[in-house]
Amino acid sequence: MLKRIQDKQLKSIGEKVLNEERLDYEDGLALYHSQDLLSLGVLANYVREKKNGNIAYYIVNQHINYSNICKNLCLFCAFGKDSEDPLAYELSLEDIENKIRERLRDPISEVHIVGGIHPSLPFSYYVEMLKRIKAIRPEVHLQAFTPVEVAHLAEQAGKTVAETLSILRGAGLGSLPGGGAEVFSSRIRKTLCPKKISSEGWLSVCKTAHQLGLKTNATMLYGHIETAAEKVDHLLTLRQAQDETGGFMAFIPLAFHSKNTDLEGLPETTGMEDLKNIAIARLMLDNFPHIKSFWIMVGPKLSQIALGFGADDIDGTVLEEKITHMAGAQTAQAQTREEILHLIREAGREPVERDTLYQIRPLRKDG
Ligand code: V47
Repeated sequence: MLKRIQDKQLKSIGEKVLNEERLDYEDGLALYHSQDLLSLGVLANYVREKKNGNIAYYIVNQHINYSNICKNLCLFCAFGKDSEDPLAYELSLEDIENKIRERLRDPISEVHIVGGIHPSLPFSYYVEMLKRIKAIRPEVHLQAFTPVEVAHLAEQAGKTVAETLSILRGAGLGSLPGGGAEVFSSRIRKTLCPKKISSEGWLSVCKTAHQLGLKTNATMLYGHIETAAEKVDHLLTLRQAQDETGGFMAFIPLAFHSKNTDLEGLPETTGMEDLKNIAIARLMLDNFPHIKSFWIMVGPKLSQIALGFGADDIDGTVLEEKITHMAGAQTAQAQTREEILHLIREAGREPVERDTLYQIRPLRKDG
């Protein structure tokens, strides 16, 4: 496997991978600086197949972005709006119920809920939202509110994060999505998202959730002003947190889209960059069970290729994704289950429908 690798440093990283030795900061930097994408892919695919065999997971889910009103207004975000902005919106609980009812006939196992940091919606809105969705579809898993939203809800409620999460769990919360991590570097946070909770705050919400038995995901937003060193630091910080709690399920690198943001004009991420971020995540995050290539961000075709570069999950059917589309994503808003199955099978992988917690869903008659 290592024969085709010319570069000495990459070869020695390859030896570590084969010997199941942990990669360190220098290795991470070398991986980012390497242009030998195929070798990175071979190494990442080796780890991917050891962990997840030939399986490529997907999920049948529905996304709900309940409001884009946000008091953080991060420079990279086209979704968040001031409440006075003509594009600002806020779904009522009835609107949300209607969205759930509209898809009652679809075999959805997860509702994925993310919104802005809304300055005034009361805590009861969020609790009631979960309860009402569960009343309509008791069997769905609610993956709701990033750690940033949870920290904000705790403030709104005047409660600790642990108390807040317990109340939300009582109302139907099943797990937390991994958004809001961005890049942990304080330089990046000061420049791009000065109002957002700190990286320590983000990690602390995750750790509290994990201690309560709630699983979470983790993300990294790449393709803006971050450096390779900052990305490696981000991955190592997540790996350390996972060593402590074991509560992360999947890591999702998020490709930055600049349209309609304060960073408009920055070039789109390239295929090389997208695949490198998947492969390096797979190699550095040796304790994360899953690496997800979110097709909404990089397109279904690249997500398909990513299944050979470290990713074992292609996310889901989605519906009505707003965060990336407001920032200019040209991808569709939804893929049918058939389209996802086709992508996975053409990649030579075995499609497996999962639920949010990566339990395998029963096979369907139609295939
Ligand atoms: O935190 C914001 C990112 C995240 C842009 O857990 C942008 O499975 C690209 O949480 N270009 C929210 N990205 C989305 C999120 C998520 C997405 C997919 C899967 C999961 C999961 C979680 O979207 C934000 C931010 O990092 N984002 N603006 C943009 N212009």
